[in-house]
Parts: sequence; structure tokens; C-alpha cells
Amino acid sequence: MAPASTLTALAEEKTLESRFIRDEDERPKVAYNQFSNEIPIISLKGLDDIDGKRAEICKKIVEACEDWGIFQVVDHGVDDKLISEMTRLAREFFALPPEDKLRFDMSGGKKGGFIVSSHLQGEAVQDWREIVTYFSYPIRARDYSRWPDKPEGWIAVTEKYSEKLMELACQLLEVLSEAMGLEKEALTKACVDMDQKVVVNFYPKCPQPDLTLGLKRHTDPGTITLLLQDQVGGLQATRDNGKTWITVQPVEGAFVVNLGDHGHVCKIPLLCVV
Ligand SMILES: O=C(O)CCC(=O)C(=O)O
Repeated sequence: MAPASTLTALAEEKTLESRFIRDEDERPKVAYNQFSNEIPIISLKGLDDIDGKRAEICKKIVEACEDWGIFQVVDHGVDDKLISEMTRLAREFFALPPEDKLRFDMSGGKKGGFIVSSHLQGEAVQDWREIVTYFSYPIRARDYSRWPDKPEGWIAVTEKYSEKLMELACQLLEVLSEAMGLEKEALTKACVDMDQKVVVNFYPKCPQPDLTLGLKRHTDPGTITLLLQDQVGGLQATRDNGKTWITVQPVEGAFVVNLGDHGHVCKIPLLCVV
């Protein structure tokens, strides 16, 4: 039997271990698959067309930021094939035997790799997830010893994916800079070297999903998050400090764009995502 240090074995149990059980008021208030259409889906087709569609697209983005602080983008220019390759590799990584994943164990403060629940220490209740995470930008600071070397192709595909998502993030930051009446590069310059962190979350089948969360209530610490959901869904958001929540509708190939705490400091109204 697999060691309990990953969720592989626990997913087969009939009941959930107590370390994952949340207090009642922290448990999900709406079902993971009761999808809401409230979060706008914005096509970026024509964003570079300065004399054409750009103004209209920017307006939609700004309205979405003011309203929810979260929106989805389609026609974003990131190749479908690259997205499906990244998704396939992520699934294959988490399907590896525990010992392969634990070769990249990041417990004990290592700056990247694999961990169950969270790299944050001292948490009273654990998240029901496995995670691979590491910094991908700035390129000169990459520590490839913390990037998984299995499944085959992971490093090359993640490099390409990171590059394309960095381009997309910069395009969106330009829109937000202009919306604040600043020069186009203001936000990217404010981020100096533009860090980027790859985070891949895996939420295995859970014996008692109503008692726990895949990932606890939080805001994202960075400037902007680009999140690729699978079609199962489960991402939830609130704009009234947790009184009510909605489950974000998964849209094939779309990225959920979430403004993080840094974006908030830059005076962009914001959200919390579970
Ligand atoms: O996996 C998800 O759907 C949410 C991920 C998230 O909120 C995060 O990694 O900060």
C-alpha cells in the first residue's frame, strides 16, 4: 500500500482524516458544480487593434475588475495544443507513484517542488490537495533541481507555457496600467523583474468532500493570477467578504484572471477565491 505521505492512499478511505476537517462555518456554502455565469467571459480577439476593438475590450476588463476583480479570458493567443500538453503532463505527474513525487518533496522550507496540502507551516487544518510549485521567472533565478523531471517533456513544456502566460499577463497588466491613467508599462515596471510562479493543484477524489476544502479561503499574494481550470470546476469566489459565494463556470481553454494583493495595493478592487 502507498505511504500516507501523499493523498493517494487516503483517497481510498471511507472517511476523512480529522486533520482535513474544517469547522462548519468554513465549509463550502455552495456546491462545487452549481455554476454561476456572473463572472464575465471576455474575448481578447482584437486587443492589439489600437484603432479598433482595443478600447471596447479594455472597457470590459476594467468593468470586470471593478465589479468582481475576477474574469475569464478566451481568444487569448495561448495555443490550445500547449494547454492540453500542460494539462496532460500535470495529470501524469500526479498519477506517479508517491515515491516519484516525493523525490521533489518541498517540506522543510525548500523553495519549490511537491507537497501535500500547503508549503505554509503551522496550519491547523490541512487542504485536500497535492501541489507542485516553483518559480519560473526571472529565468536566471530558476532552480531546475526543484522542477519535476518526470513525466518526460515536463520541463520543456512548462518553459513554453510559462513564457506564453508571461506574455499574456504583461498584456493584461498593460490594459490595467492604462485604465489607471498610467503609462502602458507602469505595472510591469512596478513588478521590476516580473517574478512568475508555476502552481499546479491536484484535488484527488475525496471520501467526504462536504467536510473539507481543496484550498482554503485566500487572496492571491501576487499581482495577477492566470488560472486554468479543468471541466470539473470547484473554484469559488465572494465579493461580500464570504457571506455569499459563487462557483466559477469552467470554460474549456479559458484562463480565469484574478487580481492579487499587489493589484489591490495598486487600487484595483478585489476578491477572495477558494
Ligand atoms: O485550483 C484552483 O481552482 C484554485 C487555485 C488557487 O486559488 C490558487 O492556487 O491560489
